[in-house]
Amino acid sequence: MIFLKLGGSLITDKTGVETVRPSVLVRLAGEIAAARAVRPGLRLLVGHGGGSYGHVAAAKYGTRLGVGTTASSEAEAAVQWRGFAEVHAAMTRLNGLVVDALLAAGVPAMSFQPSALAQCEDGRIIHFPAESIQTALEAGVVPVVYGDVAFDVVRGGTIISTEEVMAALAGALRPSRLLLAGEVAGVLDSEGAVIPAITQANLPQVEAALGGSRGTDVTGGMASKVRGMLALVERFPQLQIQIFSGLDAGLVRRILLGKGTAVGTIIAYKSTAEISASLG
Ligand code: IP8
Repeated sequence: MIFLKLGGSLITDKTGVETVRPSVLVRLAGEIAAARAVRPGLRLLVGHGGGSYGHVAAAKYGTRLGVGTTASSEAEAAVQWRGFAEVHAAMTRLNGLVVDALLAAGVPAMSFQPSALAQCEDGRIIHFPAESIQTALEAGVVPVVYGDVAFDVVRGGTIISTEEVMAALAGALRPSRLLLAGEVAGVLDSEGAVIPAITQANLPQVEAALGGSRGTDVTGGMASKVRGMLALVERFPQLQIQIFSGLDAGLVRRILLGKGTAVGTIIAYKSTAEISASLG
């Protein structure tokens, strides 16, 4: 079982407003189709970020921090809920383009709306039913999820990132690999070189070098992503996470097929060196 996120920065131009990168999207859909053709038994869940769709609207309305609950008047609350609906609508526009590109490439992709499934408490997903996604996977369908708005018992409403949706699904679907294809070659150090591996052991050293995100990103850019992913491998020590560039033509296909495993940044519970050391 593989989870593959197509980063919002990869499939859209994050410095614009609702600007997709059509040629990148078409190529990536083709690579996913090509990998499935080689490995028909591949169980795959695709997710995609918000890029210049969700993040722009979410930043305008402050949706991640709360909806209705952070307003000082009923009129302001109504504007925030209108914003909540707009953020979701922007994400469904991008999601439609992603699903259409996958279908056109021959991938039986089907959208699962995270805001209709997730229940949150103070910004954290506390419930996310996976049964219908599981059934889709058993039927050979490729479920597509995305960063979305979500109802929240404390904040009223909030934003959940694709990684948070994938983390919520990891318990039920038990992926062995979570692949994050973005527009950069991996997690970069202060000199701009790719950090090949991140574990809890070297987190303090790499943390200083972790920057923000290009363009608008309400869910926090690379630093928060790395911390969230490390928390996930703590919960699921068998899971391996790989962050790499989807702009590198052919890499998504190769990595899906288990090649190119040393490319980009690997986030794991323990590094290969630590595993061999503990084995003596
Ligand atoms: O790009 C956030 O998802 P992400 C999506 O995966 C929204 O962080 C709605 C801003």
